[in-house]
Amino acid sequence: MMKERLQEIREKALSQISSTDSLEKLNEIRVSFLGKKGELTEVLKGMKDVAVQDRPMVGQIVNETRQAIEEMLENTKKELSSKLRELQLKAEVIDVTLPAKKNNVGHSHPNTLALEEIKKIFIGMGYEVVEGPEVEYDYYNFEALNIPANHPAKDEQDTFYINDKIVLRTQTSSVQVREMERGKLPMRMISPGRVYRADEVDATHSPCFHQVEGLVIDENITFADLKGTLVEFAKEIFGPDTKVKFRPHHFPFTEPSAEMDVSCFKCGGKGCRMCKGEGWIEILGCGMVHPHVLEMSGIDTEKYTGFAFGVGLERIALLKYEIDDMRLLYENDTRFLKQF
Ligand code: 2NL
Repeated sequence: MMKERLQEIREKALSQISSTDSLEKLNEIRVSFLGKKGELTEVLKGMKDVAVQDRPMVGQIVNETRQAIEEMLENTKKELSSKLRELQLKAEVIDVTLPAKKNNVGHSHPNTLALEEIKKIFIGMGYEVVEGPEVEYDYYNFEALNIPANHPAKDEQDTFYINDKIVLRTQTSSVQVREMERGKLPMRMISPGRVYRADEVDATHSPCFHQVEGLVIDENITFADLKGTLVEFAKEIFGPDTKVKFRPHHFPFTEPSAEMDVSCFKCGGKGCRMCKGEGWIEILGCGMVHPHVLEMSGIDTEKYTGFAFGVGLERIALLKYEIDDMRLLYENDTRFLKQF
């Protein structure tokens, strides 16, 4: 009786297993035969009704049946897994000839590009790059630069005041004054950075823009050093054929003072839209540091002289990249930025 029942269970299990096509079903079959309430387990529970002398024999058949089912389950599981894996590999095949997904990379802002170039030129000439605070004492921004309290450059309309003594810097000269005060001479430095003026926005103005100022102080520094340096700068940034022209000017912090024009790099000086028919383009202000400015920072004017210059970063960027409206530099429209 028991023997036939076991044979039946074995055949039923093996036939079910061999017709299975999924791992889930395979597991269900395992549970239904070998689980706690499985068919084979039920048979085992009936052992108490088997005659004592027959038990070893029946027990052996039960074990054999269990083993046969387990083995078949295990083999089928392996076969199914590898078949499924194969199907999956076929379904998920990767076409390596497809074009790659486009990688969106950022672009350097024209200001950044222009500043990198300016820095490279001056670092190449042995200058240090020094930065300083944008919120500055009135003293460093104006007083120490020989701009007295009633000077037009200090006009309320031009400067953002935090309070009586503190302003948003209008030029990065303040950084250079701080360096002069430290007193480490000789010095060759540029100070790039953001500056502020209470200006209305238009194609050539912004309340916040960028400047690069330069300062050299040493023994025997003359206007010839200033010229040599700035001619070299102009040629490096606008091309080797660039000519320069110095026009007398006035700044409270330099004496003598000048503005420097470069020959139009677009038309070579003949006159075009770029230079508004002039053949020349104004690019910076410069001069010999005013002795009073040196004195106020504790520098011995018997021993030292210096030259300084200031250039608008936006002005260089607009010229170099032929951008006709400064506002484009601040809108951060990616259609504009991705051209650089
Ligand atoms: C401009 C051009 C200039 C300076 C900046 C300077 C700095 C120190 C001493 C003397 Cl610490 N001068 N900087 C000199 C000449 C021109 O900027 O158009 N500024 C209004």
